Parts: sequence; structure tokens; C-alpha cells
Amino acid sequence: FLALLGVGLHAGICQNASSNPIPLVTHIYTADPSAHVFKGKIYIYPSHDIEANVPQDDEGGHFNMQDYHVLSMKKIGGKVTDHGVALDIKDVPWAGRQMWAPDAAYKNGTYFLYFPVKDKQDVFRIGVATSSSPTGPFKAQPEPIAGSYSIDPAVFTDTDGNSYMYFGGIWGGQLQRWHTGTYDASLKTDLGKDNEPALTAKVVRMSKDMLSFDEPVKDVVILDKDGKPLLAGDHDRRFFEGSWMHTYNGKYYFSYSTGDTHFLAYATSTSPYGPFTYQGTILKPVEGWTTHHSIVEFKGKWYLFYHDAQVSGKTHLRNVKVRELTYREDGSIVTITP
Ligand code: FUB
Repeated sequence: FLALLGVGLHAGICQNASSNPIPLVTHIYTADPSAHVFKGKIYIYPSHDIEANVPQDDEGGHFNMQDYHVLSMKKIGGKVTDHGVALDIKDVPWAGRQMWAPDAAYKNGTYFLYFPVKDKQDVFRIGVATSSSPTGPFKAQPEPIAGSYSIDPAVFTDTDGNSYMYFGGIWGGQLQRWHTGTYDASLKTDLGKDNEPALTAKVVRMSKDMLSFDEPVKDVVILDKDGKPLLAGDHDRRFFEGSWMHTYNGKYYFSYSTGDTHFLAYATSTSPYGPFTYQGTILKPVEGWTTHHSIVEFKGKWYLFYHDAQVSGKTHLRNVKVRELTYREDGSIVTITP
């Protein structure tokens, strides 16, 4: 009864992270998994997909999500617990529609949930909500983060204690509409300039209290092996959406979705700000249009959390999965074929 109300606990079993994973949970649809290890346990902050009967379009109108749930597991392959509704759109005073891919962070006893949602003018902004528990419930700040726009926040905390937000997504994520610094609603897809540098994800250091941006937003530039920025027409390699940052052997790994070519790709740097050099593909296209992931180390192994639409066959009704990620000795990531 509590699970039907969406307020209680629901457990599933996650099997086999190595070859042919099954969904972590199937009682709800989940996507865009941001995984973190807090106090020795894995917490996953996904989108909560629903059938809202909104027709599919290039702006992602069919992704009309209303709330977030948090999943947790003590070990890979173990029981997965759904902790119920962690934040509902009705409790975000400035929100209009579409709760898209969230992320979370922890600092000084507080857990932070970062989430993109369209405001009442239908412009994506990024909000932040806080809780004393990793599973919520989270209380939203009364306004979106000042200076935020577009989608897919990913918050990374470096070894020196500084935290950075990576964000942005083109087309439905509206990043192209901000390319001059002010919002231009007429830009529906990309800028149509294939031989110019691609639109970039954004990065910004967070304030000490994790509630605001601490500096002007910067570009996440991705270069090819010759040191030239990837071009807008290079759809197999250029950034589209779904930023993630992790470090491995002292290097910064920026990973992302290439959107309309459906790859998860990565690029590396010696600085969290980049510039990053394109390295290759992490995951080949999954079933469904979108692909979105996170990468986390747990008990000495590395894992890729991702989603696909294999169960429903519908691109907006997705399921979160996990599988092991491996590196070669030179630090390159072995490409996974789903
Ligand atoms: O879940 C809605 C959107 O789909 C996300 O924000 C994108 O990254 C894509 O996965």
C-alpha cells in the first residue's frame, strides 16, 4: 500500500553487473542515474520516468517527469531499495514542468540534490534542495541557482574540497539558446554551423555552502588529438548532454552523451576546467534515443551506471542498469557494447 502511494520502501534485486545486466528496479521507470558512495553505501539519484501521454518531439516534451526517488544498495548485485518520493515538483515554488536528470553531493552533514526543471516561462533552470539524509526528503530553495540554465547538473568534489558543477544539454536542453549569453527561444536545435567549434558543456565552481555559483560559468572545451576544438558537425564526438566528472590516477575524466549519435564518450585533462582531449567511446548506443550515465568507484572496482529502454521499448520509459567498467594500463577505458 505504501509503495502504491509512492511514499514507502520498495526493494528489488540487482543481478550481474558484468555481462548482461537487468534493470536495478522495475516497479518504476528510472533513467539518468547519478551514483555516489556516501558512508560506504551506493546511492543512485535517477530521473523518474512516467507515461504522461505527451506527444514525442525534438524538445523532449514526452519526458514530463514530476518527482525524484532515491535508490540505494549496500553492494553491487544486492538488494536495491527505493526510498520513495525525495522531491516533488509541487514543492518547488518556481517550477513549471519536466524534472530532468538530477545529481547529488554531500558537504558538512548536508546532502544536496541538484535538479533541472523548466520554470514557469518554460526555460530550464537548475535548482538545489537540501536534506540531512541522502535519501531525502529534500527541501528546495525558493529560487533556482542564480545564473543557472539548461540541464543535466553533475557536481564533482575535488580532493582539495572545491566542488564544481558541470551542466548543459543542447536541443531540448536549451543550451544553444544561451550561446550569446541571453536566452533566444528561436534556436530550436543547434546553431547550424558545422565547421565552427561545437557548443560546449559548462563548468563552474560552487560556493562554500554549495547553494550558488562562485564565479562566472566557463566552457568545457574538448580538443581532438591535434589540439583543435571538436567541431559542431562532428556528431560522433561532440558534447550533447549528460555531463559526468570523475578522476582516475590523477587525471580528470569528463564524460558525456553525444546525443543524436547515441554514444557515451570521454575526454581527459590535468585540470577540472579542461581543456579536455577526446579519448573515445565508453558505451555504444543502447536501446532508446537517450543515453546518460555516471561512473563511480566502489570497493576497488569501477562501475558504469546507465539506462536503456529495453523493457518498455519506449524512449521515455527507461530502466537504470549497472555494469563494471575497466581501464587499460594507459588509463584508457575499454568500450562497452550493450
Ligand atoms: O531524462 C531527460 C533527459 O533525457 C535528460 O536530462 C537527458 O540527459 C536525457 O537522458
